[in-house]
Amino acid sequence: MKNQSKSKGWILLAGIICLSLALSSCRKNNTKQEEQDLLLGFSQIGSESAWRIGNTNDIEKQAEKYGVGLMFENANQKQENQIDAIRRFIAYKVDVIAFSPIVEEGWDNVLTEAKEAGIPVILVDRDISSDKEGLTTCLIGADFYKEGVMAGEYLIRKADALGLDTVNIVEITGTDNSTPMRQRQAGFADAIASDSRMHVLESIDGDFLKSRGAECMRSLLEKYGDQIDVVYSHNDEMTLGAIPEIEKAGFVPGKDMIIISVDGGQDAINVLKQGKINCVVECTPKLGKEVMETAIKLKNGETVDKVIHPEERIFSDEQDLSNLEPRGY
Ligand code: GYE
Repeated sequence: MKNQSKSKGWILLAGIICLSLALSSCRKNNTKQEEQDLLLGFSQIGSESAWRIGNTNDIEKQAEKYGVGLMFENANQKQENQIDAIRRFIAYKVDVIAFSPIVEEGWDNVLTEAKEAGIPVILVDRDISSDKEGLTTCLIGADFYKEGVMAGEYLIRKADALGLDTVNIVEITGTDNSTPMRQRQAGFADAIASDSRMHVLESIDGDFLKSRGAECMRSLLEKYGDQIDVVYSHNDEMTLGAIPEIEKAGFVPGKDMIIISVDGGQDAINVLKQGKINCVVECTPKLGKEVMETAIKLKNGETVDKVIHPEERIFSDEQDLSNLEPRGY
């Protein structure tokens, strides 16, 4: 009697296991492509912004979808941690390394080690600066210079529409020596260079962080007060940190000061719709699909495009945004 009920129990357990295996393989077949024999080491910068978290989520989602094995490491905003992670990927003999370099300089040694180990490297989101040839295979990320140009061109249109004679700008920049910081600054500066109304009062390093955006704005308000006509901030986080400071100082963001941001995460788009931001230049974090497809090509020995830039647009008070799709980050 005892034995009979024991064996019934085993049959039931086996049944449950079979059913759940069948269900999970059917779920996988719906979403997943063929399983790849590919291990990708990915070193992420950190979790400093909605953009970065959206980027991490997308990399994980697409790795799962493409059947790519992912070794993911978060460097918590430290270059040393990224270098250590890349060394671990090499020791582990991953097939491909992908990483988003926090700053442009300082990668020669570790990338030479990867090259000597025969592991191809994909740059994701940000670029490096090096005199050495062939350390990386390609770059998958936004055209930050173009983003800066779009911000500057918007400002010129806005100044025309408001009939402004002088336009005093403060710029809150991203992490010093990072590609988006350098290029968003350069594109913007070039776009406004020939317009004699435009004056950049100060550029200040906000490190892409909300808390730093608030601090920077406080010090800019103390220094320049109502001279400020425009705040150009290199990402949404810093913009969202700066806005409450502008309000606390008695100014109306979006009216007394023109506010220009970059990224286009949902929180900033909501604030744009409320009229407290005037323009957000889009920068999409959804780079995972291109990263997986490129990694698979590299594993198969195929050639890949040197640079892949996603299509991007601007969102502004010049447009009707009532039907805008949720941003997803
Ligand atoms: O704009 C910012 C972030 O490198 C494009 O990094 C990325 C930037 C993005 O944390 O929000």
